[in-house]
Amino acid sequence: MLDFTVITIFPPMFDSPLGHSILKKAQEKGLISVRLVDPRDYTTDKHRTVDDSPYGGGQGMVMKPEPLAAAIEDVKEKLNRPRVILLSPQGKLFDQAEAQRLSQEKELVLVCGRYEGVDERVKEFVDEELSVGDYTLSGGELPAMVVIDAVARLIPGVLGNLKSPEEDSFTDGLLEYPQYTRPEEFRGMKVPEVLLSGDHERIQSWRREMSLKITRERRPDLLGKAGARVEKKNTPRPTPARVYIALLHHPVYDKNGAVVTTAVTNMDIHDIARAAKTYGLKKFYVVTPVKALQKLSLKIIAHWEEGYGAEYNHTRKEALALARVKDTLDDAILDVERECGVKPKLVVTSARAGKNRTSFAALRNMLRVTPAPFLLLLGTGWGLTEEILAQSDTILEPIEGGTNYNHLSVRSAAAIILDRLLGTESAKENL
Ligand code: 4GX
Repeated sequence: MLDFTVITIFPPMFDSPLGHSILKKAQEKGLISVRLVDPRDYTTDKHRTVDDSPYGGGQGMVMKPEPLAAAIEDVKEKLNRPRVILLSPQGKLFDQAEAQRLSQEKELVLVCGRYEGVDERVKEFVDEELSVGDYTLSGGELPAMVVIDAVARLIPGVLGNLKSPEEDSFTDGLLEYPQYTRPEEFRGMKVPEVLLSGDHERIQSWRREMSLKITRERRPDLLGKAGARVEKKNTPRPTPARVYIALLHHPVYDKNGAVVTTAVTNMDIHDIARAAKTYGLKKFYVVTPVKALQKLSLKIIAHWEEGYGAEYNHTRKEALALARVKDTLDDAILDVERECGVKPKLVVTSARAGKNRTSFAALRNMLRVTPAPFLLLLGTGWGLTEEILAQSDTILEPIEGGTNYNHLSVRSAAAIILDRLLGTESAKENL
């Protein structure tokens, strides 16, 4: 039972909202009560004056303190320490969390101001101020009705069995999913198939997805709010671990478009190994035909795998344990084939735009549904040659920063690609 007392100079304004539907039934069932108190009844002059002109001059009128204070004092005396709220644009924003909080009270007094407001000293008689939104209304009556309605719905029994407030918009901090009723087709617009499926699990997850989508599109501010139930579900990785990566130092282009062999760098080996480990890749191939560079690569890997570095930093060791040095791309492909029993799908990345580019989202899906292993090829220098591109199964769309400067390091590109393809769901949502 929640006992509302409304202090208003227009008590009849409440008759209609309280006399219909949910709020009417709630009163009939004894779940809420609403008492209306008119400050005019607390005036002492012949004209029952409740307002006066503002000190300092200016437009309009202000509610006098005496009748309002007397009304508040009187109702406080008759009640048992109620919570007294002034509806005002300067108040704290009333939202679902505030409604929840107020629904726990036993007695609420809602004070409605009119005109330009109430004498500031009346605020000594109230516990708090609430605003229903950033717009100007003609008085506190409509805001008080908003508060009564939103709070009453949360009182057990008010909604009956028809609908539980848990299903309401905002209860989980999100906007509602779309609703449909008969007919199945209306003016050419069909009800989404999933809702006719009878598969409650599918229906529930569709509704959840739609709620999140609509909230993301229209009210992203709600997602950041406390109470927003956007489970940071540790989404299962989208694919089992059968993704490989290779860093090619040959054949690649130089800045003049000549096919060359680039030098192996310490930083590329380290950073790509760590990214590969982070995103659950199976192996990282460092491909170079130059014997001296193969030796250097092995030395770098061994330092962290077995040498002093292994002691010093064992997480680095775990990453470099994925690294293998290969003569050619074909050797890397063979290695994957030996391990998986089938040839890997070759995915190349190219900073150059072109036709038949595959989007990251599409490849992410392919990784999820294709049983074959995938080998991601990264080019050094000025990129992979056309010959390699022609040999590949998939050419990924370029990574674009929205400027005409397009010179990511291969290790930066690797990290971005891995996150887009294998990062958790929340990362995917940014695509
Ligand atoms: N959310 N108004 C109240 C007069 C007033 C002003 C100051 C007390 C203090 C409003 C809102 C709102 C207009 C109701 C001014 N009373 N109240 N009225 N929005 O705009 O709550």
